[in-house]
Formats: sequence, C-alpha cells, structure tokens
Amino acid sequence: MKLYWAPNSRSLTVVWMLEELGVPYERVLVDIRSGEQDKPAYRAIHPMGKVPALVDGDMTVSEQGAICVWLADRFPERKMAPAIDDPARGSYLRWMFFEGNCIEPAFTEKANGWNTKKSQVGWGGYELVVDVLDRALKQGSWIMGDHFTAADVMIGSAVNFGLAVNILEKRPSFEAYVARIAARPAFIRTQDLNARATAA
Ligand SMILES: N[C@@H](CCC(=O)N[C@@H](CS)C(=O)NCC(=O)O)C(=O)O
Repeated sequence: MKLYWAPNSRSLTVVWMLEELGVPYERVLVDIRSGEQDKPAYRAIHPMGKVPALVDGDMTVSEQGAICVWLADRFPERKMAPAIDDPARGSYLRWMFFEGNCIEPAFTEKANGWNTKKSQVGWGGYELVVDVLDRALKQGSWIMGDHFTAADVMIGSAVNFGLAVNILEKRPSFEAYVARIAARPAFIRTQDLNARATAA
C-alpha cells in the first residue's frame, strides 16, 4: 500500500490510522508547498490535487474518511470498525461522516465569522456541532464508548487540530479526549514522523 501524504496536513489522519493498524505501508511525500499536487502525474491519482490518497493494489481511494473506512474494513482482525451487520455500524458510520460533513464546515464557519442559520446549512452551525460532540465524548473514553475505533482517528484528529489552533473551544471532554489520544503509541509515532519530515 502506498500513502501519498504531506507533513502538517490532513494526511496525518491516515498515517495515524495505518500506525494504529500496524500494517506495512509506504509513505510517498507529495510536496504540496511547491505545487507537486497539481502536476498531471499526481492529479491522475487524486483528481483534486490533494493529500491524502491511498493506492492499494488496483484500488485508489481519496478523502481521509473514505480511506479510514476502507482500511478498517480491509483489516477486520484489528477491530477498528464494527462488522457490516453489527448494529453499532450505524453509529460508527455516522461519526465517520460527521467529521467531514459537520466538524470541518463548523470550523470553517468559526474561522471566517460566518453567520449561519441551522435550517440553511447541513452542519447546523458551530455551536450545535460543538454541543453534540461534547455530549458524545462525555459518554465514554472513545466516541463509540469504551472501544477505540477508526471513528476516533477521524474525530480525534479534528478535535486535536481544533484545540491546537483555538478554533474549538476548550471543554473538559475535549481536553480529556485529546489527552487519551496523545498517550497512544501510534499517535506518538505519527507526531514523531511528522516532526522529522517537517524538519527535513
Ligand atoms: N476533503 C479532503 C481534504 C484534503 C485536503 O484539503 N488536503 C490539503 C492538505 S490538509 C491539501 O492537499 N492541500 C493542497 C491543495 O489544496 O493544493 C480530505 O478530507 O481528504
């Protein structure tokens, strides 16, 4: 498997996912600061010229959430996703989509000072997204309860980023969640390799 990535980008979500799985993969650096992502060779892999993208045999998948869903299902023995017929699958998929459909636009709303009305935007609004997330993270150690899943890689990456750049307000549930994440060996490895790539 080849992961096309860049340091300090959303592709770290997938690096973390692969590190959690502990499966062999190759990281291919795309220099998004010099425009390599928009050259034809890379656009053939990711039509939008963005990272991450994963090539797994004959299959290419982009969008961090889609990649994490793919990987969790590809390695079921790692138990990072409820099985397809497990009733918990509904909640799991909801959180996988919640990151890109609700959290990211809510952060963009906040960063740009948009005034939104709940009925007019799909994510409902920043305050609503933050409250829903806060309530969910008070229920257990992880977004699905006691078991860490790929949904934590998605939601955890967003909460970690939001707190780091002060887009997400500091609530006890968010800070405790990020502290649990920061103690995970796979997350620590991801941070280390990002720091090394940034320094290089
Ligand atoms: N919706 C995409 C977003 C990917 C994305 O925006 N990646 C940024 C880095 S965080 C990128 O590649 N930027 C380079 C560019 O847009 O030229 C996903 O979730 O995978």
